[in-house]
Amino acid sequence: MKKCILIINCYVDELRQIVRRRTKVPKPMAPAFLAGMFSTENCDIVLYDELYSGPLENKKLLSPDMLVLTGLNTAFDRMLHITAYAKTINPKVVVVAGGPAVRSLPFFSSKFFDYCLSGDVEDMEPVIEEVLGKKYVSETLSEFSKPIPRYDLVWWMEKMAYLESSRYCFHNCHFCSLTPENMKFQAYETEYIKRQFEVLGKRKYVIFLDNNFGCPNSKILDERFKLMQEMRAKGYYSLFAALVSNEFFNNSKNVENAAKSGAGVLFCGVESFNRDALSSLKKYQNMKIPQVETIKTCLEAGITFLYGLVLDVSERSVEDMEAELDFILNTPEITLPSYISVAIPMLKTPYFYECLSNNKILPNVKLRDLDSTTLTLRPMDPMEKVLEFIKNIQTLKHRKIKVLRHSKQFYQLYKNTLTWQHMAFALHNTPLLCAPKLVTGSGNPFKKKRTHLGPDEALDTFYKPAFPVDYNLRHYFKPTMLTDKTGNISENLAVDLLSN
Ligand code: B12
Ligand code: SF4
Repeated sequence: MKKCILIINCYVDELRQIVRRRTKVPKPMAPAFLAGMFSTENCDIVLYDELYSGPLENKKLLSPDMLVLTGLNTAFDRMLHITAYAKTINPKVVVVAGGPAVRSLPFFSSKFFDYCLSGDVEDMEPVIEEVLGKKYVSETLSEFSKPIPRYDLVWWMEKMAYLESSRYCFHNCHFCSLTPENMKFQAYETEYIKRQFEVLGKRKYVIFLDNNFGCPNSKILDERFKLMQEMRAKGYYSLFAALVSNEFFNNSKNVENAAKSGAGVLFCGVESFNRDALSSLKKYQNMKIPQVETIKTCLEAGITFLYGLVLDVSERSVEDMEAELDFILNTPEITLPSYISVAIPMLKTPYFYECLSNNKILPNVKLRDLDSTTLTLRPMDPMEKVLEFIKNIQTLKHRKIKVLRHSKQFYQLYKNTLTWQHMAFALHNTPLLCAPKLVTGSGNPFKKKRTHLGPDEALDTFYKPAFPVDYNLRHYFKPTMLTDKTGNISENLAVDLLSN
């Protein structure tokens, strides 16, 4: 008998309202890889992405034999809500949860889900076998000991198609959630990448979703570029994007190879142009060559350079951060950032423990608040001033004219170096920074008033069940608190976060 499998990427939006971010890039791909773990013949698999489609409340969908959940740390509560819905509808459903949130909180998670998996997608194999039987495991797993992603089921992958050439990262940034996960960087074998291209079929744009497309082993990277050039020549893609770290650009051969392979965009975590800020973030690999130089080198090679900014309001004054924004807006030689984040004490990172020991994490912070638009740390400047700053950076209020001027000057500087497509990728950041809601297709025109202060922010409406849930599951709708009213780690999370 066929088994019904529902795989969900759980998501909470920083706007704290019901939105569907149809055009947001990048998109989550764990569901496609998880689906690849199941037999195509013996399973009916449905994938759902709450980022693309909004909160799942459809009772018909929520009654599978096995429910598989993934989600960022912020989405942990959504994983609980969905579990409560599914268990109310079908108490026999088996819920398997994994991904970043479960990895960070294995003990707390074990109170809610039937299976909590802290490893990779392949950890599904013994669970499928135990719960459903061997014949429900994918028939193709033996080929690479990795799943072939089920792109055919990912209906949220529209213009951009995603694949992976590696797993994890070879850096250990102080604030990054990968650092405490302590997983070894793995570059995939060329044949596995080729297979992903083939399953994807011919696409215009592909994005390598790796944490770090670069690779310390130059032989592997050369082979990968060779494969990409072959696949491009066969028409599998026209332009690609990838996430790399700073040292990728130190080797001119990498940039040359990327350009030859059709690099549309290279995304790199610049985090800050301010050396003190970089040093306090301990992002030393970004300090070897001035970042402006790196960005110019990439653009001059005809590749769009994109990046994100991280502003640590607990270490920097508002004036200092304002000055950094003005520096960027007055430097047309570089692209604008794709997003501006407030620093987050990502669970279990060295940065998290540093914040904790310096008593920086605010009281009554919810896990859900770690979304990079909410203040969760004690700021250096007065609270009101900082909150106004955080509010303003969401749409670059008061700086829109400067943004437009920057874009115009950028266009003038690079119009002969970048193709129209590369220019379009670069200039996309202009509306993305000034009107993110419009550009990411959120589809909800109403503005919800936000305070941007963790302890004070109202909960999203989905914390109220959409339909009555089993009495014994009502506590699944309580927000998971990171800190208690005194600023200490909440009792519920103490085992996961405070014991070594
Ligand atoms: C796509 C993406 C997004 C998307 C969608 C996120 C989502 N899931 O809804 C968007 C753009 C919305 C996003 C936003 C943010 N993101 Co983001 N994002 C990514 C990205 C680039 C790819 C994720 C992906 O699909 N990978 C491919 C799949 C196959 O792998 P994976 O999800 O990592 O899963 C692996 C394991 O976790 C495990 N696994 C996952 N799920 C499950 C389930 C089961 C059952 C099992 C067994 C295993 C398993 O298996 C996989 C490996 O085999 C990653 C970086 C990266 N390259 O991974 C960052 C990353 C996940 N994001 C991160 C961060 C910090 C953020 C932000 C907080 C900050 C910011 N400014 O961007 C915001 C949060 C916004 C919010 N509202 O909460 C961090 C980690 C966050 C965390 N631990 O919670 C990452 C790792 C980047 C980094 N290195 O710092 N992000
Ligand atoms: S380079 Fe990026 S992915 Fe790698 S550890 Fe640093 S922040 Fe994380």
